[in-house]
Amino acid sequence: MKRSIMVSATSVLLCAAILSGIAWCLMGFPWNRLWITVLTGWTEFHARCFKFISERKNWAGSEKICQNIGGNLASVHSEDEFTFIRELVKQHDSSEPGFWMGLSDRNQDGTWLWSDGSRVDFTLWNPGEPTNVGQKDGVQGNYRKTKGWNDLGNHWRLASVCVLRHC
Ligand SMILES: [Ca+2]
Ligand SMILES: [Ca+2]
Repeated sequence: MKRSIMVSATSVLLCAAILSGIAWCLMGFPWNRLWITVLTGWTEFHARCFKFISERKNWAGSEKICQNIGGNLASVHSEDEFTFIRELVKQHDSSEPGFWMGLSDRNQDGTWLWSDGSRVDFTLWNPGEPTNVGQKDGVQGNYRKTKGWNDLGNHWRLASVCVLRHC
């Protein structure tokens, strides 16, 4: 009798452990994040999600692709973040192509704004950039050897990186 009570106590504990495991699987596991990062191709960095777009488009066309999937062309707010973005591009294309980011002076030549509306609090222009030669430009990452930023005419067709403000 005593033994069977002990066995059933163990079974109850075991059952409870299994049930809480199942409950965690259903409720606690970050399914959303898995869905976003694995199935949709977005990759999280510091609570925002980024995605490489290999299709070459002009700046406005690339911004449109990003908007169609719920985001904008990527804004960049630290060197760490830009390093992460460069790695993301490299993972998808080992030739490390130039890519459009969300920075442009499309409304007023010389006034740089991010297309997602965030503040311009960090830049990583290549030496001598922006050349800003009196035209409305987009900004390309991975420019030349130093792989920093370059302003160039919006009509150039480049790959791009999109961002979701929240993953
Ligand atoms: Ca310009
Ligand atoms: Ca330039």
